[in-house]
Amino acid sequence: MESGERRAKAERMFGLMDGFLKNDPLSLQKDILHHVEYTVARSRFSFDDFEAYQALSHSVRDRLIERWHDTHQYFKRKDPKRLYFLSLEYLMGRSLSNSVINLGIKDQCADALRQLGFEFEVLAEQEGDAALGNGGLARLSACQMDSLATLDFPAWGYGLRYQYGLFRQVILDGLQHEQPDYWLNFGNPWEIERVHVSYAVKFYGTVEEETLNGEKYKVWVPGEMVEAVAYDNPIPGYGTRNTINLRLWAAKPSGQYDMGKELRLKQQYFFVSASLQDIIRRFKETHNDFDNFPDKVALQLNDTLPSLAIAEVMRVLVDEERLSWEKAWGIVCKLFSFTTHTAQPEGLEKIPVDLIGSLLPRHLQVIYDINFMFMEELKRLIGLDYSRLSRMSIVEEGAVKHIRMANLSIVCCHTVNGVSRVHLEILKTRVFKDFYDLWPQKFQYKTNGVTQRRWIVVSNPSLCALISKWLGTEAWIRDVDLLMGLREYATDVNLHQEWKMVRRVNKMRLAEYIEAMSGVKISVDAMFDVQIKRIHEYKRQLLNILGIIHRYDCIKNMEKSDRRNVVPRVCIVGGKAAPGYDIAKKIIKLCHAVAEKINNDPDIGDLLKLVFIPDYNVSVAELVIPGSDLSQHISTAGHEASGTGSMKFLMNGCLLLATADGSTVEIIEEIGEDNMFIFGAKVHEVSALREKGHADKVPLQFARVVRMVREGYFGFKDYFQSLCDTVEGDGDFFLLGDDFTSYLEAQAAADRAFVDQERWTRMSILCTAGSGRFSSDRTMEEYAEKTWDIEPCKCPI
Ligand code: F58
Repeated sequence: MESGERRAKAERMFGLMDGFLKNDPLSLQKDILHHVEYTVARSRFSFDDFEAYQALSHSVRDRLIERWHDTHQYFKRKDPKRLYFLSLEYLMGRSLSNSVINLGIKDQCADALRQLGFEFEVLAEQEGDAALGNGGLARLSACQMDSLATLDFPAWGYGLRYQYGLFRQVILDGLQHEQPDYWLNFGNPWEIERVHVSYAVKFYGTVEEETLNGEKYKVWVPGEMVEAVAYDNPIPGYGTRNTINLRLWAAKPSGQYDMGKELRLKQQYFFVSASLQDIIRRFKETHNDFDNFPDKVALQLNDTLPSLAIAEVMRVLVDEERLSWEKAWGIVCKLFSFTTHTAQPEGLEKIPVDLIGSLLPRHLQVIYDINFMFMEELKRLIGLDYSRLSRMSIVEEGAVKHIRMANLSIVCCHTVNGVSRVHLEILKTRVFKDFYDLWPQKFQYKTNGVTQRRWIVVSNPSLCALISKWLGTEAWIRDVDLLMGLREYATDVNLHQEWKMVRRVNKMRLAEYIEAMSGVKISVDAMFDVQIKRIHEYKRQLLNILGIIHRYDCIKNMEKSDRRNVVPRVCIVGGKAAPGYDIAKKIIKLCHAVAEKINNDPDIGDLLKLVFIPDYNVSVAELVIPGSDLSQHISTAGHEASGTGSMKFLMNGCLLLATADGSTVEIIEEIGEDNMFIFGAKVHEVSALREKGHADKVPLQFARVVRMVREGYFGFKDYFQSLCDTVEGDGDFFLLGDDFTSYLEAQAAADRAFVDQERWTRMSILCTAGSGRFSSDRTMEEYAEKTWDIEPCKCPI
């Protein structure tokens, strides 16, 4: 068809469409009823909250699709360099509230629903979480997608559509049990199945050689093929028409393959192969020379999980596109950037050579070839320093040979990013020191951030309204540095009144939830002291619990008359332990055992309560964070690469009790140590403390609380012995004993500050005011400029 003819046809069809969907309440009502009737297929006169939620979500999705089409047409026309964000994990949480807020149609939706006899907030609660990941890394990906869309960057996310989300945590007798999360059982209105976007992914088989025009080529003859089919999830930006895509791959036919249960390596390659086939196909639609590939495409590896992509691009360019090895290598070196999310060498991914050799025989050859060339170059550069050569090799020798995925990534990526300034220091001086000494220019850091749209606007609407009122604008939702304007009012009595009121209502909401869930009644006058995150020894939930035991012990041993001075506390702990992580599970059990004792001690009353919130996830966080007074981020210094929970609490005006670890170091610079409770050994002190050993300097208070656990004061004496062993004598790798005294001091300082509510409220306002730097908008802008070399591409309205 001629282009004029094509345009005429498109215009006629657009005419038939009756224009874009309208966002006034009446039009929305019509759309909702349309979806009740034709999508949900319920009678329009009788549908319940869940069906109303489904119909509303489909109506919202229709609007997302319009913008998403326009965005893609626009990207296609402008052909900017695009970022492809490759991540095996995304913790998206719920989509409804976020979508209507970013589309700017929340009030209209609420009006429309009210007229139909429904309440927006009630329907929003019907949605389950999309939990396609584990922890901080996965939630970070979700925040970054929101920022990429909002800032109009030409970006796509790629991921896996797992059949089951992260396990549901059920607590029985204080013990964690894992149950499958059938997140797709009730349908997923936010995704669009793309039956026609599918690719064959090869596995196993052999590598053969073929000669063509006198040249020899490798041909991979697979032993198995699995079909990958795309599911698209529109990601709307805030205050822009731009709506980007998160494309998740599922295996077809589902049932035969379940990517949730397959071998991790198989999942990784399935993801990498499908995503790259898609990316290369799109590139080839408008380009025919791979020399331009790095000018049009940036590939971001979210940790090493997707790093097989490097070998896959080499394989495709050499074996399928028939480029020379040198030319392909030149392209690959300009294409990839890598971000690592761990500060611990043990956290680095290694894959047994035999496993790769059997599942992906050609990739193993490619990796060996890359390593051979790297080793040759390295020998030229550093000489025959065999110990260093073996440390830097991509292949780890030993009884079982492994491929070191981080080494592969560093060798092949143009940039290696840490996630906070301290993290980069640790990478440079410890984890990747050999590589840093060789290629200092490759190493950068971008301090993590979180999206204020999710963590203030969606989860704390009353604080959001209050901020906008005092700043006189909603512009901070896009331009978060404007929050600094609140500093001017940090001592204003009127703001204090309103601020306290908002916080109190959020605490009441949280108290209701806790009572409904655990039966424990808590007082909103108490300080709500929260630690919610994955359970891990280095995050030191055990330090928190031992501190609570100490507090309990002190109250018990106090004269009755002195109890008047005790600041009432509600300690809230939540988080999942990895299913095979025995010690983490014991920490959960201890938390329950201590809670049982304290909460049922009539002598203690409201002075102290301890609750464990089960099944911590994104939507639980949205409820808990706005209702917290104090939050704990107390990892042993040098172990938390960044930490992002702290940033969410900070935005919500919750004070931080923290060690100077990960991004907290930068939070201290922004907020000031006076407005936080900082304690414990610093990063540079930790190794000396470990070397000194612990035996002679354990504080008495620490020895006493551990003894209480050991001697069965909270029951389950035998069960807790091995847990106590991890913090006594030379077992105390995470330095709980060393930090205990300063931890208690920081807790006492928090008590003193809380008594002075005026001071506390001022600190709280200053936390929110200083949180702008920890927005993922800032992080994404830094990546765009310094790592990906991409520019905004704003779709016109
Ligand atoms: C986390 N890593 C870091 N890894 O621990 C945290 O400090 C940081 O703030 C966050 O990333 C974002 O940068 C993390 O969540 C994982 O979940 C791994 C995923 C792959 C399997 C092993 C755990």
